[in-house]
Amino acid sequence: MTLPVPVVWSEDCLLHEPGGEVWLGVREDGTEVPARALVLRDTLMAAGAPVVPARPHDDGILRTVHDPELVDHLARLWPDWVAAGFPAQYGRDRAVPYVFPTTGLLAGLPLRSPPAVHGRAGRFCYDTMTLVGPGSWAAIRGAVDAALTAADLVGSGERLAYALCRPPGHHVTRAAYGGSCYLNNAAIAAQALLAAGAGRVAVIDIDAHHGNGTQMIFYDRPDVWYGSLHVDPGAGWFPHYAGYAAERGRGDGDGFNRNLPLPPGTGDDDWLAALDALCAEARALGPDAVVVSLGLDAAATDPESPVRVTEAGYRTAGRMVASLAPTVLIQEGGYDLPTLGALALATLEGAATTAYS
Ligand code: SP5
Ligand code: ZN
Repeated sequence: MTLPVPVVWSEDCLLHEPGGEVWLGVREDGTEVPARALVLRDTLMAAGAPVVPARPHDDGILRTVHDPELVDHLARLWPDWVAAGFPAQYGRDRAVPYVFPTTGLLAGLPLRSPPAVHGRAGRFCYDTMTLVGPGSWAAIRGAVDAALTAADLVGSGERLAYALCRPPGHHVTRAAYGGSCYLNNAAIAAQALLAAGAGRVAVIDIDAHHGNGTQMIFYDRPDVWYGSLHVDPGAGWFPHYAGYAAERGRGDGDGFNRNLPLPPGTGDDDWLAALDALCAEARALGPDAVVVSLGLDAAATDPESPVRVTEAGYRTAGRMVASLAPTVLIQEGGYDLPTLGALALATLEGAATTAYS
């Protein structure tokens, strides 16, 4: 069978070389590497999927989802880092923050953007493992174009589209990035679907980690419901500070957020039962479109999470999420290069069985 799902691809995604991550004070190799995108693309192409180039989009939707100052900051950070002489003089080959303007530090003072880039590097960043290098901005912006192109396809009548976004995005809030993510591709796709006429969008996040960024972007709003399955952040897993069951939305968005944190070691049966509960809640809303944050890092083989889902589990998940409404799938995490392609293919095949039947 030929996989009928359009795969949206931006060649620029290969230009982002994070060069590792500083974790607990030590620079490690990191797992969010360009080869991830190549194995995903090659596997889906070999299965016959049509590859659609990401189409350039203007910044309109991007700058409503994110603080425009975050967008400008990401575009300027690397050139400013170079102009300050860090790579040449000190061998500091990536932009990494060292001071973070937490609410406790400011204690009510206005949040500034200090002119010196080494001070400013922490202005919009919340961790030390989300490095910026020479090709990062082109890849970050290319991933946004891929998400917007996939949303265009579904907004104009396609039943399913998959955006092979790299770098991933679900950890990025309106004005803060981290977790190997820089701009929130899934939130941007959801906003684009609203702009294309959807009255209500459901975001279903099956990455092994909680999508704290997407949650908070829509936390006060009833037009985008967010539901997530993820390893319990209270059990020692990123993002540590969000993803708890008590987080249900706020104000007009109260009741439009659902977190199902799962214990480390969760396998197919419990993971799919939780996904079934999320899908039932999403279905009850009658969404006009669905955005899936497709992290493949809940797989048993993945080095970055303790969730133990199989390829068969992902296939079933694809079938479940795509049965709700026209669906945009956005690539998030997933780091085990030998199994990554097969996991994505199984998910898209599962999705295609309901979407085109
Ligand atoms: C999009 C996504 O999946 N982001 C994941 C961010 C969580 N990364 C946490 C990394 C913690 C350090 N990993 C060390 C692995 C063993 N060296
Ligand atoms: Zn993840």
